[in-house]
Amino acid sequence: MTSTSPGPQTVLGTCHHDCPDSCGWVATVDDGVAVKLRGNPDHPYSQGELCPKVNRFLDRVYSPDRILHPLIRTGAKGSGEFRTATWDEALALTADRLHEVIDGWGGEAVVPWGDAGTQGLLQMTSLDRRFFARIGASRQIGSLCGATASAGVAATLGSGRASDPTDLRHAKHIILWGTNTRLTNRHLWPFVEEARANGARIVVIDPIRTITADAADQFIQPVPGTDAALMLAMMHVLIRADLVDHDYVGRYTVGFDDLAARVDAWDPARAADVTGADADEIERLAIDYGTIRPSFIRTLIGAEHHENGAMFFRTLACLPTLTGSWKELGGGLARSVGTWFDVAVDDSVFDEVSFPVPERRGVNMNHLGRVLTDPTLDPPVKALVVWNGNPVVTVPNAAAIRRGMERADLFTVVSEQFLTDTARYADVVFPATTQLEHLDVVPAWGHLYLGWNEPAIAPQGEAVPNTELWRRLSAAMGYTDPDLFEDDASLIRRALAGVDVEALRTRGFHRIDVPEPLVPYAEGGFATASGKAEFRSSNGAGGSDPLPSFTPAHESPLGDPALADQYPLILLTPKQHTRFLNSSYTHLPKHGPLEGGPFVEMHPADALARGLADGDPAAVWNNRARLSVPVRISERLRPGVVAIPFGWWGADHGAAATANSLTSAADTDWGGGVAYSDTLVEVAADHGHPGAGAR
Ligand SMILES: Nc1nc2c(c(=O)[nH]1)N[C@H]1C(S)=C(S)[C@@H](COP(=O)(O)OP(=O)(O)OC[C@H]3O[C@@H](n4cnc5c(=O)[nH]c(N)nc54)[C@H](O)[C@@H]3O)O[C@H]1N2
Ligand SMILES: Nc1nc2c(c(=O)[nH]1)N[C@H]1C(S)=C(S)[C@@H](COP(=O)(O)OP(=O)(O)OC[C@H]3O[C@@H](n4cnc5c(=O)[nH]c(N)nc54)[C@H](O)[C@@H]3O)O[C@H]1N2
Ligand code: SF4
Ligand SMILES: [Mo]
Repeated sequence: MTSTSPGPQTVLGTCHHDCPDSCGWVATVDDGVAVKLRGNPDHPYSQGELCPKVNRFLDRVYSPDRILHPLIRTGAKGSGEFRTATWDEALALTADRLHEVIDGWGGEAVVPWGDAGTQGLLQMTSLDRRFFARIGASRQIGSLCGATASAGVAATLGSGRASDPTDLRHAKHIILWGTNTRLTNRHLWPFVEEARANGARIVVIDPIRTITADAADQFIQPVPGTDAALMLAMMHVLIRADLVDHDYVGRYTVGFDDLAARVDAWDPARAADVTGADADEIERLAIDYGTIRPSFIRTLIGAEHHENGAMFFRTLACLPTLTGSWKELGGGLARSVGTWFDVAVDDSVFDEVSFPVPERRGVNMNHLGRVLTDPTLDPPVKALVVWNGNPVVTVPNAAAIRRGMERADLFTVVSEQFLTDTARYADVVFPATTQLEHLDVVPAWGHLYLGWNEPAIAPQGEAVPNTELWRRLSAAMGYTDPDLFEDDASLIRRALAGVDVEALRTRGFHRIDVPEPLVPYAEGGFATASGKAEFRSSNGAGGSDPLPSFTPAHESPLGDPALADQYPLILLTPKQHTRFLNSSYTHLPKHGPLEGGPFVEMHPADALARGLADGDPAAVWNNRARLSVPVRISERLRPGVVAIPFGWWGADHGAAATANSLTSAADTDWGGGVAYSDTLVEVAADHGHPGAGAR
């Protein structure tokens, strides 16, 4: 070993978080220690900036709370009491218990649960697919994020592919529809400002007056879950005012007459009744949208979390189709650009195995609470393996998840960096590396650049990358199939067959090979069977109405007036804090404490009606749970709508602080997502009921 250090070196990487920005970064490493992390100034999209979360990423990497060795549970499930174990012991215990489950109940009694804690190509989902296929485990289905939006857009356009969000800089009219750009997609904001400097008008449509709404020229505040009515009325006005691009519609679409008949009944006054927006406001929005060109619509994920979430996106995609806005640079619609990345990334190589794989049931990740507590499930879930996620905090119906995870007969394995609410219920915890410690490639969903991530430092303690965990587990199980042991470099090479990997590595990023500028559908080319955009859906739009339509959620004032008598307030549980990324960072000293703590935000009129003043302790409840949080009075919400920020851990604030104890686990209309935002609650002064909590 040499003691002469070569001096500080820089290493290129890419942020792995579940965030549309996938920023490029530069780590400075001195003698094996990362001493600085900065945005990569050469990155064409993030341009040298990170964010209030990742500016302190080194605190996360070197946190004294990191899990650095395998842990074996010693206390009750949920108590957080563990002892340190060797890898050999933890692997042997895990393999024994998994074999016991497989022998007793079959492979499907093992259920994988992984999310997007890292979006890296390798560390998000790669060898796990082979490992669980080898076991014959249940397949993970469902989605907490994105699949509903994608399926909705695809019902109109044939696939999820749409515009490059950064092209909104060419627009003269921009609608940020159900997206909180300045918080959740902050590196897109400079492009919005560039458009504004060139005369663009910015409209925000959101049930909450967010920091993005504050910066808009016009703000429209619909009742949550009612936007499709607003869109139908916009199309009513566009057709009445003859702002339709008849040439485009004639050449490249099907079902215009059916659409026109459908929207005929949706004048702005009717939409105003449903949405709570003003009829004149809706009229003006439609006329502006049709006349100020190019007009760009930007949306992301928030609006999918409704029972009619796919229909939101399906209907939204009709707007630029009707006006022919797809033809213009600065027109069209942008959502996740993730679907474009299949031109560069072929992740089907991760499913390639040479051993036989049995038919396996699907188990829906969104239904975790139900799945773990359903006595009729056959086979029952006897082993749960969690990585890249914190479902006790992030999945709806969380009180049921806690009950399920307490089951003595359930064997739970969690791979984590920190002892999250979920990890506290594990029998075995395996330590995971951070993005500074492992190799990966990051496909983005907010821009068109693939990012390289070179490991900058050695793994901390005994932490391993997820791919290494799957290899070690495979070996411990006694499996010998070579597919289970493929190394990271080989996986990358094969999944990126068409990409110059060396160039990507040297530069740190690579624009995927799609036209520049990207103006999709300028001349049709939709991915539907007919090749045309479908106002009338030929695939039944997921089995619902073949035409754009408005259907209120079951759990909403319009959908269930009797329930709304009992629970009259609509609860939103948004991403709210600049220092949080979903449930990540909330426990770190420079993050959670600086954001204060959880609270319920409500309109002064709703507070007054309940005798509540700012800061008062309040109980928020419905038939799923009861939470205790202070009141924050605010005019960001309309009367009848309240909000609790999501992300806080029960371990830090009591189980009664996790918003998802209250949320609905209803499915979205199609696309396999969650209707978190169709939740009804009541709020009252909290007089400290004994035993109050999220149970
Ligand atoms: N700081 C920070 N950034 C993040 C995250 C984070 O936790 N913190 N999370 C990341 C993740 S995982 C994602 S998916 C993205 C999400 O990015 P976005 O989709 O932009 O964010 P959300 O807050 O989920 O939802 C956006 C807005 O939708 C609104 N909304 C809810 N229901 C409706 C509706 O019915 N109609 C309309 N018009 N609007 C509605 C909400 O009020 C919210 O303001 O953000 C990413 N970026
Ligand atoms: N009420 C409500 N619920 C929501 C939402 C909402 O707006 N409101 N948003 C939903 C959305 S859009 C999303 S995307 C989900 C997010 O839900 P999750 O993905 O469950 O949430 P995160 O908090 O991002 O948890 C990621 C975890 O992965 C861990 N991790 C990070 N990198 C690695 C790694 O390399 N290996 C391993 N093993 N672990 C790693 C982190 O330490 C962290 O604890 O939440 C959803 N839930
Ligand atoms: S969390 Fe998002 S904004 Fe922050 S550094 Fe990562 S990609 Fe960029
Ligand atoms: Mo998400």
